[in-house]
Amino acid sequence: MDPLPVHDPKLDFLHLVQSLEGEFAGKQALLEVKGGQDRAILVSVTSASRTEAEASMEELTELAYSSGIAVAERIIQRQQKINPKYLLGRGKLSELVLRALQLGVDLLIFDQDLNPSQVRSITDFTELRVIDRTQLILDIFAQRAKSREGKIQVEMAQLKYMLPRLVLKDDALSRLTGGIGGRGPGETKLEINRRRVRDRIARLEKQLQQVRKQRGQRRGLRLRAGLPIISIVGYTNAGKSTLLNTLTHSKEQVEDRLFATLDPASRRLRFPRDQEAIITDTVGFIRDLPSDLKEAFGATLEELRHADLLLHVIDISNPMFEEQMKAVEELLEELDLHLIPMLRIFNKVDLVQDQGYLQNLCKRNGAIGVSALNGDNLTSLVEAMEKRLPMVPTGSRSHPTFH
Ligand SMILES: Nc1nc2c(ncn2[C@@H]2O[C@H](COP(=O)(O)OP(=O)(O)OP(=O)(O)O)[C@@H](O)[C@H]2O)c(=O)[nH]1
Ligand SMILES: [Mg+2]
Repeated sequence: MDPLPVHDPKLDFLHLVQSLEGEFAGKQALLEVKGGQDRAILVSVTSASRTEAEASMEELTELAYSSGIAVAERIIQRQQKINPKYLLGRGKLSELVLRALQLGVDLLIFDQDLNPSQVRSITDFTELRVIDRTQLILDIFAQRAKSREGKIQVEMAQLKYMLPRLVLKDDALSRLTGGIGGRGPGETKLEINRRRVRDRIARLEKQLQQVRKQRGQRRGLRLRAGLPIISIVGYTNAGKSTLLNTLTHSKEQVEDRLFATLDPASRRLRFPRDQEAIITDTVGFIRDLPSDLKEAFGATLEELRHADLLLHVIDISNPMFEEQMKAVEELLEELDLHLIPMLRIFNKVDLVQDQGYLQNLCKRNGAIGVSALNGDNLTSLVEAMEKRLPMVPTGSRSHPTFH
């Protein structure tokens, strides 16, 4: 539009605004996905073996499902040399765009972590939304966090993930806020955004410290009650919450989804011989846990430090159980928790047909086979737990205030 005289604009603003909104609405409708659910193509570009790539893809599918995304197609591309810009070759990427159009997909999820410039190149080339495994996990955590602490931790992890990625979103728009009073000296929109994000992270950190102090006090009460603490750890979806429920007759949320539990719960557990303990559920582990999340949830896992016994729950019906077991125990070691006595529990034995094979596995791994769901063999588990706990002579402890 040409410049207009201020005192006599001769312009029907209402009409202008309405027609613009009409145009926006028209564009929007084209982008909307039917049913309101995201549909995605999962992509893995890797030099790993076929079995590894497929197992990883299987887990990515589970993650997508847990986040409420419909998976339209899965593509595994195995290649020795990976294109640094797009991961896939340009030709393959064009095919992918076509496929996305055919399937009505507007989202690509990569199993590999993408750096900011890769996200940008692929988004520009395909005009599809592009996210990676880390973002997907962050998204699930964001959907599921319920406690104040959980929410703060997730938001912090998301902001930290976003921060380096803001750099590249700086375009012509960065100068929009220019002009007197509109900004600090020489500050662009991008810098303002980054500063805001950093400020927000700092504020969240303070809040988090506060929440933790309160929780520390609660834990203090518990410890003063003199009860030993048993912590349930294990890969996500292994059946940790189910075990807690069955052992303590409670009703924690159990779901066939990854990361059903984000907010750890504690319960009292009474042993047959008048021994009592506190038993706590924890956030599930996953292999290659995004580092921002590891940091964010480090403090939650930090609580494990106070445990007298770790129950490591392993889903024996999962074909990848050995890798999962290893991933969990490596993370425990990384957190310096490997010195706490640990009991391996092979859960979901009801799904295993071959009893001989099962017994062999248990023996080889020093594990107890149970079914948290139908209670199989829980008595021997309780006995084993009791044996490994420090005995608290009755009468020497004050009345527990925790419930
Ligand atoms: N068949 C069978 N299924 C089980 C058993 N234990 C748990 N499950 C199922 O496994 C799924 C996951 O159980 P959860 O207790 O939510 O697992 P979790 O380890 O707490 O998982 P997250 O909180 O997501 O990390 C649910 O669908 C349970 O019903 C078992 O012994 N046998
Ligand atoms: Mg759980």
